[in-house]
Amino acid sequence: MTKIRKIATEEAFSIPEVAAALRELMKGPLGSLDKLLVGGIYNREPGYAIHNFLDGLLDVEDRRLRQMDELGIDMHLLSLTAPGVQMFDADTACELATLANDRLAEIIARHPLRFAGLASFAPQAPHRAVREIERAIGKLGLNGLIVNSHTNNEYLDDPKYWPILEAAEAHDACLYIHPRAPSDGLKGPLQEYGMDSAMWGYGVEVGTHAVRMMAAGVFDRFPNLRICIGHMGEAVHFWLWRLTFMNGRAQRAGRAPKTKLGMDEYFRRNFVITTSGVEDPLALDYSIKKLGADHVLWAIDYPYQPMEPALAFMESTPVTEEQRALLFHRNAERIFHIKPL
Ligand code: 1WB
Ligand code: MN
Repeated sequence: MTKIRKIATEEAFSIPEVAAALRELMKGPLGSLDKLLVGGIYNREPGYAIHNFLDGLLDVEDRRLRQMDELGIDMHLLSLTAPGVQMFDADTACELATLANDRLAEIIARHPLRFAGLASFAPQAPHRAVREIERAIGKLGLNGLIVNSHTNNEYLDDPKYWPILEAAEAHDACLYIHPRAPSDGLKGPLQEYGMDSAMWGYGVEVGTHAVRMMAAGVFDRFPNLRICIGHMGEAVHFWLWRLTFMNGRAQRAGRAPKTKLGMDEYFRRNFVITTSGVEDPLALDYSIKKLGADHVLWAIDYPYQPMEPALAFMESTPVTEEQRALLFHRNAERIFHIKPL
């Protein structure tokens, strides 16, 4: 039996310059709910420093690659970790996105079969973001785009961001909407018990983002725009029946814009999901049945999740070998323009 190619699709990295800028930002006063977790990652001071993710984020070609070798993981699709550049002022954000994309392209050039990457951009400056997207996809050859949900508490259904969506669609660049902590308007009851981040807040934030985009009619304007969401679809597809039913009702009541399709149709047409951070065979089984095995991609969520259990999950979960091949690499190759072997 030939070994199946394994491409993990939500794998985080950072660069020292972004880490330093975040460390500075986290020292200052900040109302963002991101401060709880992100502060702990970048501010190694007493009271923080509960996580040590930073080493894993800054290392790509050394220990990470060795572990990939040991486990037989062929490729990480890398993305600049949350919150990306989205908490900086526009000039800093544009500069750091460009730098991160250049570094990513250099890593990929050194290991073209081991790494691929999603391009960062600064939504704070939509037109400069479009130019960076054109450069990162067209010139650097990166594989898609990453955005860490809201920017200054605004979501991509806001028409001021539509030039970004237009560019993504024009380049057939799948836009991965990765979480960051919920926006100020959402954060109220999520500030205690560790609910700000991966346990609950991240899913609430990205799920809200995805539903806003569908409800706003974004996918009538950009019918070929492709969005990827992680963490087993942030459970959005569990809600599709009710979302569709109730959005129809909201439209008839004049509370939501009329759209050409129902939410279930947009989700199947315009979205794919990854398994990052969810090693639950039943949730995967539901996802495959609901969306089709061609809409689900394997991801680890390294370094926030260890590689080995995520790999063991996908190797052992009860799917057909045809489905396993789709999940492990074929969908990633198709969606993120990774050359098949
Ligand atoms: C965690 C997960 C923390 C992610 C993160 O910080 C990110 C966590 C930026 O598990 O605590 C993530 O990317 O899923
Ligand atoms: Mn992640």
